[in-house]
Amino acid sequence: MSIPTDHPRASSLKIRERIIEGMHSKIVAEAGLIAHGRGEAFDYLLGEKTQPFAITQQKAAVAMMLNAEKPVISINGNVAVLCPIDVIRLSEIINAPLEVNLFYKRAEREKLVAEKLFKAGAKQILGIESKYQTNIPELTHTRRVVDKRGIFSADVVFVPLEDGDRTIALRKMGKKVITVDLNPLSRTSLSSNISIVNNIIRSVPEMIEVAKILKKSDKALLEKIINAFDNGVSLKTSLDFISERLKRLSVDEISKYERS
Ligand code: PTJ
Repeated sequence: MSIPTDHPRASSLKIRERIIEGMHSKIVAEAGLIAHGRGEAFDYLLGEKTQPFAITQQKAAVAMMLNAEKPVISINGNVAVLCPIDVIRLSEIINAPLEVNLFYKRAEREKLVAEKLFKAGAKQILGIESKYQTNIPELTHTRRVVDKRGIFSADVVFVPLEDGDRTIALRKMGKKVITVDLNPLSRTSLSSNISIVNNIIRSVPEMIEVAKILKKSDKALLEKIINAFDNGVSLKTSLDFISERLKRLSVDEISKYERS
């Protein structure tokens, strides 16, 4: 569907269209549409822009990935259609391979997600060759399969838009987990080491800019940034922001409509 450029919500509708097209081409899971709608609702509450706490979260996340021995970026259907070029760029800058790892795992979708990334310029994608597949303990069924060269042996895993169970399983394996999730109350946000409460569309391009700068820093500075970060405090700041904003809006916005 073509989106009228003068529509007040044109950019949000265009992103929505990408998710819908991704679902028709079987890259995005059907449930990916629902996940996107949930994300949109939280983005409304955040004012649809990067808030100061997200800048701190993104900086800590980049520092943790740059400081890691073996960082990996996990890609699902939604991420592959929302920001394929940006995740490839981030992966190159921080030297972290991309691994296709799906919640609604199907071989056909894995291939399509990988193809999407190859078309966007990726040189290597993990998670699609059966000879490298192994299982993560703690999880049942097909959701436990990961790549030996990637998530299985990684020390830091970046899992944007992830399911809580798998985040907890990765933590139990001793890995550090970074996520991007617009919902500060999701189980993923609550159980990650660093949760970025921002829209991935804004977050990854901003992380690329931070990575370009922090890549030149020494280990001591990276460790200082990581050690200064507390995910509990950071999530509380995000929730407080939403509560304060809603209180403000309940006065300002409602009275604006009452006057018109
Ligand atoms: O492609 P698959 O099979 O791996 O499936 C991917 C989805 C996203 C369908 C799957 O992981 C899933 O069901 O995830 P959940 O449990 O719905 O969690 C997704 C989280 O991402 C929710 O908390 C949303 O608020 C959040 N979210 C959705 N869109 C965005 C987002 N966070 C940041 N940016 C977004 N654009």
